[in-house]
Parts: sequence; C-alpha cells; structure tokens
Amino acid sequence: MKQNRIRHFLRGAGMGLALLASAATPLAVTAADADDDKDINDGRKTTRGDLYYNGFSDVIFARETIDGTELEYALDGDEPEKQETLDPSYLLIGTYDMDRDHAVDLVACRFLGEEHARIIEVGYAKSGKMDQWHVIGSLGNPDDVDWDIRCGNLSGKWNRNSILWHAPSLGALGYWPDGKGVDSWVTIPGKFDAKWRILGLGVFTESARSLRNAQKPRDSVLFLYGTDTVGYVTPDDGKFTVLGKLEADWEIAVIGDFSRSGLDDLILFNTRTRQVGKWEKGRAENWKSLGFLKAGAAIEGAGDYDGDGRMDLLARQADGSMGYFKNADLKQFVPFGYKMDPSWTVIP
Ligand SMILES: [Ca+2]
Ligand SMILES: [Ca+2]
Ligand SMILES: [Ca+2]
Repeated sequence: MKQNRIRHFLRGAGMGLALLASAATPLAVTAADADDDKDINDGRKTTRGDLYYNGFSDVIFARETIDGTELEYALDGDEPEKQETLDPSYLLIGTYDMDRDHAVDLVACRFLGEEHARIIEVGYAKSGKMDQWHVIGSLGNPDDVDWDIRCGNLSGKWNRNSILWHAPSLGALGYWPDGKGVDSWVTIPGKFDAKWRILGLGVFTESARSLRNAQKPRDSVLFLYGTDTVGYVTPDDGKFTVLGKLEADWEIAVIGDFSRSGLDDLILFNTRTRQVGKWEKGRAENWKSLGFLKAGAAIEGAGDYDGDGRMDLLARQADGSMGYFKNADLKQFVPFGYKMDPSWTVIP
C-alpha cells in the first residue's frame, strides 16, 4: 500500500459522544442548512478531484516542510500553481465535495488547544481556497488517542459526504454523517482494533439503489485485515465481507470505477515485478493484468483527466513527468507536460 506521506495517525482522544462528554471544553460546531436531510439527485455528477466543477480532474500536490504544508494545484492538466502554505496544525484528508455544489473541497483537520492535540477540528476549504475554511465539527481529545480520519459517502444520500473516524486502540469506528458534526456521531458496530487498517472508501455493494434504480454512491470502508486480507465493512451493520487476499509484494494502489459498472474496482501494484492489475468490482476472482510500469514510475491516483467521463490512472514517470494512463490502459500514457519531484505527494 502506498502511504500518503502527508497522512499519519492522528493524535487525539476518546470516541464519539462518550469522548466529548469527558472533554474539558466540548465543542460542536455544525453548519446545518435548511434541506440538510433531503436526499436529492440533481442529475449532476461530481468528477473526482475537480476543484471548479468543469468535468476535468485537477491534481493537488502537497509537501511537508518545517513551516507547514506547501500546496500546489494543477488545474485541468495545466502547470501546478503555488498556493498558500498551511501552518503545521493542518493535516490534509482529501478532496470531497462538502457543500454540494459538485466542486470538490479540500477536507482537512486541525489540531488545536494545548499541545496541539487536545481538540481535533475537521473542516474544508471551499474549492481548495484556504481563505474559505468552513468548520464541520470539533472533537475534544484529552486522552491522546490516535484517530485515522477519512471522508466518503457513508450515509448513501446523493452527493453527501461523511467524516469517518477510526481509533484502533479503542477498536472504535464511526462517522459524522452528511457534513454534520460531533452530535450526529453514528457508531459502526464491531471491534476494529489494530488488526484493521483502512485502505480507503468505495462502493462495493449493489444493495443501495434509488427509486429511479440508478446506483447510489454509497461507500463502504475498505480494510486491510491482518497482513493480507482485503475486504469491506458496510456502515449500517459493521459486516465484514472479504474481497480477496494480497499475495507477496502486492498492494492496493487505487480505488475507482474504471469499468463503469457502478462498483469500484481495485487497482493493484506489485512493488517487486512492477506489474499492475485490477480486481474488477473489487473482487479478487475478477483478476485482470493491466501490464507493467517502467522502473521508477508510480501510480499516483485516479480521476478523469481528459473529461470523457471515464476514469484514468494518474502516474509519475521516473524523471518526474506527470501524466495519466487513459482509461487505465498502460499503453496510452498522456503526459501533462510538467514534472514534479517525488517529495510532492498527490492528495486523493
Ligand atoms: Ca477541473
Ligand atoms: Ca464544493
Ligand atoms: Ca478519462
């Protein structure tokens, strides 16, 4: 598994409301709007990583320095442009649309209070603009529990993203649904201890269908259990379904619906042989080889970089050249025309 270098386990405390009750200064900030609970499909589709909603994925680069996190945005395949540097209290989570305008926002958390770990504030920068920071909620955190915080559509409502919290030391897994804060905490039943590591969120079940029979983008939590078992946990019942086992040197590189089945596929990478493969619809039984990466090349993410409605694989060549494999076809590399040093991480 390629680790996002910007991401690390969070230092924090306690779980959900029980945790909040024990916090010295409980905080709950929620920006609720009038139609908060409505489940509306407006027919528009959010493109992954698309900061300004034009149907072309953008690439967000970040790197950590002593002063904080440097950010650069490469819009629609153009050269990256420097953004303001975030102070070290920020930890980036990823790009998700939190205010339902179909333009993704940069979701992050901040460590506030004494020793910068006592309160975790989760919020988003609208369309990646740091001067438009919106607080989703804050979690009092007196006991320094490590939290892994993620984002995805866990409630199954159209175009609503939730904040997922996982504390292996407590075995706790739960989420703040639909852009709401700590008061709305939903526990996912089960004990998810240190054997459980989140790989990401994705759509792996076909059960969620709307009245119009269109697939709703409800995510499950993709986990690596133990050293080699990949499977997903459904948010309602905490049920774990095994998708497959990773053989030696294989890692999950990317989650995305490349085959346009409505279910997410898993793109796998072999760190020794450099082979790239796919578990179609996430299932190991649907294994397919996609080919081999050149030495020094790496898969960096996924999006629709040419705006044709199909997912492409973002890649970096050995010389730092950024580009994408059209439709995840390793024979069709399309360069963006700029290079990025590997010290720059791509934010999903
Ligand atoms: Ca764009
Ligand atoms: Ca947005
Ligand atoms: Ca495409």
